[in-house]
Amino acid sequence: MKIEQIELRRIELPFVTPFETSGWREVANHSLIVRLCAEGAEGWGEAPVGVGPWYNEETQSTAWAIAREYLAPMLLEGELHRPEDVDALYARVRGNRMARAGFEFAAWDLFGRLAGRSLSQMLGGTRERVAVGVSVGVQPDIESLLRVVAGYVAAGYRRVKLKIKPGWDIEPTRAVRERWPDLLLQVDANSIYSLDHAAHLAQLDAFNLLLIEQPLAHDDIIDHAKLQGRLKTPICLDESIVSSDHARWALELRACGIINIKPSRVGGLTAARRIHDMAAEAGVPVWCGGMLETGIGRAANVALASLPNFSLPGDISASERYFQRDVVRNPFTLNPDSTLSVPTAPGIGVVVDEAFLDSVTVERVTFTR
Ligand code: SMG
Ligand code: MG
Repeated sequence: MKIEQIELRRIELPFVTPFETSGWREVANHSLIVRLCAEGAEGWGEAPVGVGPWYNEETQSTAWAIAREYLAPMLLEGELHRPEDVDALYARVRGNRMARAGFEFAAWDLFGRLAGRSLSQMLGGTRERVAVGVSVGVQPDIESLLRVVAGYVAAGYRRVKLKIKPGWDIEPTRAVRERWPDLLLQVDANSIYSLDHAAHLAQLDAFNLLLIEQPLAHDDIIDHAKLQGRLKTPICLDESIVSSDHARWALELRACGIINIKPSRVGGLTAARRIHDMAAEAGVPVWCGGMLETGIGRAANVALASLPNFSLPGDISASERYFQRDVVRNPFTLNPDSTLSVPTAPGIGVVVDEAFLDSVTVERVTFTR
């Protein structure tokens, strides 16, 4: 297959509430949206980059530049026989994995629509519904936190993740655990601690947490292995696992007991599935992380999470948790059992609301072969 046309957009879609982590605050989705056209069909993908280089090194501006100058021209010149070929085509591009993933997702969607197969089917998914939770940002005080968590619990979420940082870790976690003794609970530090905090972090062992996510540096594996030796709670790596090699290194060094897989962080679904398979082989559970995606990126995450070793609930909440209105006509809704249904229509299975997408598009460019 030769890609005939590529449309790139940068969007700005405000969140219903700002999202605060240990190091920064996001007020809107600033993704890059990719549309590929070939053989009378189209495919959509989302590169869920932030507005600044806070989660990883990519930003909406860097993704925009790399996509326009390199990724789009390379794809127009290349030829695809299957979606996995995008991964191979971009193998010589260093880093910039979220930008690459935006194109790779779109290729999976395009191939799926042409073949009449859902993305979950194509990937080898085995579930019709995927278990999900909600990620709760840093709050101004414990009273507000309990109110926010109570709202999500009432909405039906059975797993909650708390963002933590020094000064906002032990006490907020204790407060939520005391109020909801049976809630599936986990925490995420987004790389704010160092090994010097090992004894402090060990206090979290008292709260029966599923996991402690990415406590140490975003590019570290070695210190996480040392820290894991000093904690009972499993460490889960997020930022550190940017490729299947990084996953292999982390598994070999026993740096984590669990892996958060975000297909966007690792360059796409091909790499994500490889990590899933490797972790399954090692007996390490995985779960699907989130980057506050629109329905376009969320659909890819949901399909991926239908694979068998995604055995913990994902950060894949319903569309209304993020946006007043999503850019798809069939937004994701929470089932009463704290799951999202896996789309069964061909490709990613969502219908893009183009008029609304146009209204949140800040800049657009089209490439034709
Ligand atoms: O998509 O619900 C979501 C957000 C999940 O907490 C979440 N993501 O480190 O795992 C993480 C963060 C990164 C968010 S960057 C704004
Ligand atoms: Mg994380």
